[in-house]
Amino acid sequence: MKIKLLLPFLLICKISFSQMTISEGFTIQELIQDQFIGNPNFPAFNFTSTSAQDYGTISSIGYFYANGTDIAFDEGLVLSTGNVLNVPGENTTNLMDGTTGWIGDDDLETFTATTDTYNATSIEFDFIATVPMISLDFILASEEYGFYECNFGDTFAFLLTDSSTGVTTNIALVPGTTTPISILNVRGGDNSNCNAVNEDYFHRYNYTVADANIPSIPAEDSPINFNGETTVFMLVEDLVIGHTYHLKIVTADHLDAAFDSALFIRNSSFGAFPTIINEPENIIINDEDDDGTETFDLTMFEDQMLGDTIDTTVYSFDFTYHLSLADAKSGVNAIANPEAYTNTADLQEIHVRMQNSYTGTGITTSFRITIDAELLSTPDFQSDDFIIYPNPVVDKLTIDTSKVAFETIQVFNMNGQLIQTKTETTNGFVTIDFSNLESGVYFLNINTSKGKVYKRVVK
Ligand SMILES: [Ca+2]
Ligand SMILES: [Ca+2]
Ligand SMILES: [Ca+2]
Repeated sequence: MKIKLLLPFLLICKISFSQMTISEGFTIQELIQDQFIGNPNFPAFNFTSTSAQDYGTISSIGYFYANGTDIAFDEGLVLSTGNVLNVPGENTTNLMDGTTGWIGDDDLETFTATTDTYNATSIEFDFIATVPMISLDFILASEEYGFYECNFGDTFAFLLTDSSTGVTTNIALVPGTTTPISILNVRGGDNSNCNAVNEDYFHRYNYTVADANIPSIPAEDSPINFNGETTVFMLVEDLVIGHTYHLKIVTADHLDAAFDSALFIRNSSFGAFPTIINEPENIIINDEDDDGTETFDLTMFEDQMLGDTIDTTVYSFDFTYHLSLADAKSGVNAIANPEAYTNTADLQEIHVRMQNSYTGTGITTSFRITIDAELLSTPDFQSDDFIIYPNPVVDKLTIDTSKVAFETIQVFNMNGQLIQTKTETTNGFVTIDFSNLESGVYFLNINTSKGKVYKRVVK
């Protein structure tokens, strides 16, 4: 008897935990500020929307939970050109919700050079640019993929208006091009009447395609009821700090109201794209006890990287330090104690990941740490092109730069802290005042148009 009772229970669990679910329980402000942006301090306001609800009883804007199904994001906003409750898979019916009485969108038609749109769904808000760049992540999915991908360009746009200049641009472009992302411009090629276009950005068909070279999954395995979907697009856009911007995200059916499409937008994806204002320096520490190791504070350039334009009471960035670029890019295997890292070689490359704490979006850069300053010098450079005297130095150090023009000379102490920067010469000579500096080892970082030279100076 117990076994018989258990089986239906397991069956229910499988269904309820392996299917995408849709919530309609958020206001537009909650959807945008709390879910799409995620950062409660981000300066956004004037939240509005247009959707199926304005024309009838169905809704076309919602919030999805992947519940472990195979889709790009765990959760986020979904904007559909049909009934949002019909978005979850399997992909075994043709979605064609909405009548032509639910109209299209004039802005969308203007900025994508399209006519005859229907079933428009949009969200809009204003925000103040207090960072130099923003980014967001989304995918496009559509029933038009496959049978109708040659002609029916169900369309969408991310229209960003600089309210200070009145200029509007569609920022949803195929990366590195001026081509708007659309079903006609990003498609997989499962149609004998037209070729694949930008197929690197087409993720898969959500039904079995005969050609094994074209990515597809069986319809009954699809987490969404759309015939195809793109890869994740990350849109990154420059802003003018201080300007107010208006963002309108809009999608619509094209030519008729049938074969719906949808935008899936990652939660907490809209925010400041990390920007390194000043690159980190290399760190040189003298190996005083000559045991081959020293302790480095890898975090010493974080303020320098952030610069002084980012308001850290509004935005939050995390820095992590990695021994490989691959680890830094994926944000894995971070160095456990970066404030006190002991080197494992004379010269090591340290990869930094700077990540927006809310969006998780990160960028990388690198610097080098060493206990032997000469290892940092550009190999093909004659370091004796620079004559430095006297060394050891007492009060004034003179550098003869008459053979090679330099750009900057930086003086670092043993702990890697920048003491002075020189950018000008007098008749080819640079003089650095050491009279107020403590006795010890100092490093000169000489930047020239040909490369870098590192010199050690003792006081
Ligand atoms: Ca379908
Ligand atoms: Ca529709
Ligand atoms: Ca359509």
